[in-house]
Amino acid sequence: MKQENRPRIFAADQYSRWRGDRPGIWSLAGADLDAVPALSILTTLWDQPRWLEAYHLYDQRGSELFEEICRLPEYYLTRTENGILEAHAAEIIAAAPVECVVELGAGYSKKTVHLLTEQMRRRGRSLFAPIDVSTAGLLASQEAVRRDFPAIEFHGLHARYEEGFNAIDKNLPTLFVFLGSTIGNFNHTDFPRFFRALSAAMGPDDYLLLGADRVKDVKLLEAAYADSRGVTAQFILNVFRNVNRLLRSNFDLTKMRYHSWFNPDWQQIEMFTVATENQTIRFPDAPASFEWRRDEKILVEISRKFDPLRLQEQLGFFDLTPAAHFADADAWFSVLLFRKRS
Ligand code: AVI
Repeated sequence: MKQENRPRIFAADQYSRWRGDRPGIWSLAGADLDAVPALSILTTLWDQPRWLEAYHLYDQRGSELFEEICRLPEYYLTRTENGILEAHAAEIIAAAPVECVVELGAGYSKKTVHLLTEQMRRRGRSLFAPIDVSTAGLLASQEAVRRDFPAIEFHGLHARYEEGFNAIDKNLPTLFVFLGSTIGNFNHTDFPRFFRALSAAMGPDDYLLLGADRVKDVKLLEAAYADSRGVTAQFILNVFRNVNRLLRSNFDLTKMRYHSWFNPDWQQIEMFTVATENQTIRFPDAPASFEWRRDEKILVEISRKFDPLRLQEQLGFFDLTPAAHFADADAWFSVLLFRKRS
């Protein structure tokens, strides 16, 4: 496609890197999204303690299980954040005069709808660009946006977050939306790396809307990640199906159990699988193997909990200035609006 047909979301120097696979869905030319996962799994499983990067949880089945988690009575995060956005979407959109909404994650949740509804009501038009590694998620989002907001110009970016937000034109006033407290799943290395990269990709008229789960009563926190129906346990164990698929390994889901707790020093829920017997885990393609000893844990996911005021101060070091703070009546969850400092 010629440069003059370049959709407004793309920065001029980025556009040539993207391929329009289907109308409204863009992929990075030459990117193999499955190549890096295999290497990341092996390197972290050989760490001490063994661990996995959280994004491996979201294969087709993992995404379905996560949807189920969001509806669990113990998992207060989704409905609490949704309530905040429903109550304050008009204020958020009024405070962020943008032409484009970029969502990190294939958003077409009820939560995004509140923002898009207000954006259309106030401005009558908008671009919407979700970024996700799942084509299925992007297509579902596209279908829903076409149905409910036919006037919105949709561009789904099939990419990792960083590749996606680096492609957005800095001259296009944009609201970057990162909801669900997904930032809590980033470890202490990925967290500063992510905000450094995002802030560098933002233009002078850009905003960030961030959902962050807060530190609270330990019983409430632990119940949200150890639900009575065992859906969270299935979600965490399912990562080993995905690992087996990617690496032809032999993790046996009947020889492991789920364990989670709130680590007060690190202010985070830690989700592990624990071997229930000694076993040899083989990776025939590597080739490599390790002995997984009975009671040895693998850290599959962390979910950090935040103090919103401290988070606001911290993000100041990434040139993000607090613009507004919305919370629920119980102060369980915060939705924070930041403006890029130019
Ligand atoms: C996606 N993320 C914000 C969830 C969380 O609460 O950390 C993932 C999750 N893992 C188990 N339950 C929910």
